[in-house]
Amino acid sequence: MAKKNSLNQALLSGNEALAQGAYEAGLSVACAYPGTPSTEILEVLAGFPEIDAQWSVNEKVAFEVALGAATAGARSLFACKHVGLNVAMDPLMTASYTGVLAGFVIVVCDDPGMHSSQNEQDTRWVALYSKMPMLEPASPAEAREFVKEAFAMSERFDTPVILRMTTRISHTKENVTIGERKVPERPAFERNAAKYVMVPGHAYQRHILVEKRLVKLKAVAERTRLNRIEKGNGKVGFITSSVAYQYLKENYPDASYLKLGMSYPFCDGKIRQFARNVKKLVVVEELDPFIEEHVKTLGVKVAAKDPSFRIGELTPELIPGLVAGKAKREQQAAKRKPRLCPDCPHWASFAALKKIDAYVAGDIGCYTLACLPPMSALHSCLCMGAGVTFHEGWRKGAPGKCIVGVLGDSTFIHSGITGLINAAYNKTKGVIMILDNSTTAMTGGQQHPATGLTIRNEPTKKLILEDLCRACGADHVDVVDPKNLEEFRATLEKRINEEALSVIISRHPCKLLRR
Ligand SMILES: Cc1ncc(C[n+]2csc(CCOP(=O)(O)OP(=O)(O)O)c2C)c(N)n1
Ligand code: SF4
Repeated sequence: MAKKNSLNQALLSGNEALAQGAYEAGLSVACAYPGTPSTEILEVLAGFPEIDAQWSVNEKVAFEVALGAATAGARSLFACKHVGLNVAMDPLMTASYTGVLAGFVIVVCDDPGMHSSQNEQDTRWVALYSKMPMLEPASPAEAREFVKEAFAMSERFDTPVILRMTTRISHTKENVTIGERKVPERPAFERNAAKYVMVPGHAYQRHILVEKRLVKLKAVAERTRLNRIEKGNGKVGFITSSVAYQYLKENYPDASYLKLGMSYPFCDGKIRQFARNVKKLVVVEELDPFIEEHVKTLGVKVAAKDPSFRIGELTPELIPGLVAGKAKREQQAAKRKPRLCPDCPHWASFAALKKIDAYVAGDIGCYTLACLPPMSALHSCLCMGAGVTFHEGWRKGAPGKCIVGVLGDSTFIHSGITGLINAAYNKTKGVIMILDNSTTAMTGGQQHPATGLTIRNEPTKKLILEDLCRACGADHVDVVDPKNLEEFRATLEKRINEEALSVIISRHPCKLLRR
């Protein structure tokens, strides 16, 4: 519960404010898999005893559990980082057709500048692609306010609503008003095959409704106060959204603004009206020219910008160059590279891999940092789970090489299990190493099924990784502490020379483990 001052306000980050707003909106069920910059949303929600909050094993599962709860009558929320939404895309696309019963909000946190991600995605395209509305707060206070709007919109238009945050909105702090929790009456749960069984005949009918819904949502976009015109001197007008709005206001307080809080579907009428009343129109947005391309399709003239501004995050300092139209974005100075903690157990695991000169098909977690010198002992990182599947692919593409697949415990449960079953089923040999440090360290130390604790640190059923790996089809499963250097190396050297599929569980707790 947020600490309030005498004005009934609390200093909250965007993620905390969003969680607070969802709580006030009567949220009942919240599901997520951790991922920076979204992780704190679920951590805060788990602090409210009225909310059923869970770390799910991955984003697809989280999405489906939360949507299931919404279609049974409970206001529900799913949160993830941008790449997490890729994992949930299969249910997401059809959720647009099924719609909801109680409100369902999809919170996605993009990471412009890739502070802690493997790519830069602009999730606004997902709203267009899935034909679902998207709201974009530009501050923590708006995050609290918009999530309430999102629940109301979801119920009114029978649609999931995407709420897009970015790193700066998620992690910036602001004084935010705290309100009371109001729980709407739960709609009755009823069987409705035409709405929830997406066989082609039903889906066709639902698609018709989706298109009609989009027309109604367009009308909402025209009149909602979330899309706000601020009249300025009329010399220059900016169409903008999210944090770019704040940076522009700092640089050009007297300009005119069309601030889009509902970024999809577009408010074409308002855009045209705004454009008519300014001499020069500039669209300023972070990452892709999502708004700009649309504005151009309306036949509205937009000032040109250098495409180099599509890469990386904006800053207040970059804005004048961008608006001037001729400046190129300067190459970013190399960021200080992160390192594994000095006593991290992953060092020992990679020392053993280096000793056998392995080609390491890696994955995402703290251990990805082993790609950097002096270790330089991890040779791929694509997406979660690919440590196992790249191992199989590399063995096919480069037979005879010493190849090991490596991934963390949380990542293995997230999406390594299916890869291991695939390897066993397709008679793949070789060694998969699970770096089991008993936590999801990279995102700050969250629980997962193999820690035996829930998001609230309550004891629960504990997943036994060694039993699971055997059940997936591994011929040998060894559990070894990498700090026992001799035993660890001996095990690795033995297994790598066998014609078998082996899993080595390298088990030693993370040094920063929260107890
Ligand atoms: C699809 C997706 N979801 C979430 C993340 C964020 N993320 C990166 S690595 C990781 C898990 C790391 O835990 P683990 O595999 O146990 O390795 P550790 O960091 O503990 O060494 C997470 C949640 C991501 N990159 N991609
Ligand atoms: S947080 Fe834990 S797993 Fe990550 S580098 Fe530090 S000790 Fe290693």
